[in-house]
Amino acid sequence: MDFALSEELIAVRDLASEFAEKEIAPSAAKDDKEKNFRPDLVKKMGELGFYGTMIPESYGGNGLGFLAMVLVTEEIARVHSAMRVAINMQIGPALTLLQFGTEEQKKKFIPGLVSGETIGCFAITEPDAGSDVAALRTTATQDGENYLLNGSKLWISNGPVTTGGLVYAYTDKSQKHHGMSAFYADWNQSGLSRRTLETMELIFDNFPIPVANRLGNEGDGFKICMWQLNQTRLNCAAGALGVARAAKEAAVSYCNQRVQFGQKIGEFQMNQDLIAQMVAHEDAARLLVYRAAWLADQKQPNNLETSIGKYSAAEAANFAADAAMKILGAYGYSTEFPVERYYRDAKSYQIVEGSSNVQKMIIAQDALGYRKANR
Ligand code: GRA
Repeated sequence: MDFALSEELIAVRDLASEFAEKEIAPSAAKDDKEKNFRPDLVKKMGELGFYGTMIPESYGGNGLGFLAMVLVTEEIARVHSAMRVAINMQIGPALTLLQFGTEEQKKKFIPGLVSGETIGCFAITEPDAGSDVAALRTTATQDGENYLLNGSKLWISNGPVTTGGLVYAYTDKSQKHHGMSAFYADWNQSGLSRRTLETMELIFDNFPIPVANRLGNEGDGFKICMWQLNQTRLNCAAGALGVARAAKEAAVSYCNQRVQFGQKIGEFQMNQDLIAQMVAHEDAARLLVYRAAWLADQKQPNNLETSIGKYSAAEAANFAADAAMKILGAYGYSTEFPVERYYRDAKSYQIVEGSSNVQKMIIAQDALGYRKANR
């Protein structure tokens, strides 16, 4: 077993770290407070190749692999978790097109997602369909050369700014999840309205998608969606590692500065207990996430390992953010310092891309023999 990263992987990780420190960190707190979307940074990450690690050169990528994506994502999320989402919104549609698209679809849509020229998204979630994907209600009805979409999607990351991305809808409701289909949509058409609230809603009123933009066959949508989520889940897992690390670093630094009762607070064993657990949980989660990425790079089944990694990393991030806030006290709670942001960001990883409970369902049902996770 080889735990060493190749020189190539170290170089891409260092590039991401340097970019995050120089370009993202200076305005992270302001961007978070003002809810700024940063098209300039999204574009630069594209130029640096961060969206192309799992895409072959023939479609504009660099083919460095899943582990490269994990390393890059952790570095970005360590500085600003929201910027990690930008990576996922590009790689989600690009990878799904690579796996299920026709040659024509791949050539037409993947390079724009990899370069960042297209601002991507994946529209799955609806007001009444979150963990239960099969409960979504949006329909796609064929009308000549197009499918017409009707319904709405909620909590769509990049919703206000996306120019193209995946959307899942029922082409045949009577078939339950076997009647769901997957599409790649160019959002610059009439028939779409956007509500730019915190919930980021997309509302479809006879929104047209060419039949040629359907991925796979009618009815393949649920399986495509599950496949896509397994890939994008890995990005979330890596993001959680970044937040866990940021919270630990803040706690360690404060432990070595703050003096109470005549000694640095790091000298108190109760704080050492927290630091030790932060380090151990984060390290264990990192190895699990690397394992999932390594399996993906070997083209081996990895749904179970990805769920284990995502669950563990989300829990490690939450432990670390909670512990950091205990250690920093009022400095942790205050919105003038970053730890409260880590605390909010850590929570997101227990919610998105399959909540921690969904990951536990996947893991437990596999162990119990009720549903095989790897297929
Ligand atoms: O036998 P069959 O033909 O009916 O097929 C079943 C099964 O074999 C069918 O789906 C198949 N299937 C799969 N196929 C391929 C199930 N899982 C997979 C798979 N991984 N690959 C129905 O199966 P089922 O077990 O009855 O499905 P279910 O009960 O609906 O449960 C599945 C489960 C709960 C695990 C699933 O629905 C799930 O993962 N839910 C979580 C949804 C989720 O992750 N949503 C994320 C929304 S997007 C988001 O959060 C954006 C965040 C962006 C960011 O921050 O980056």
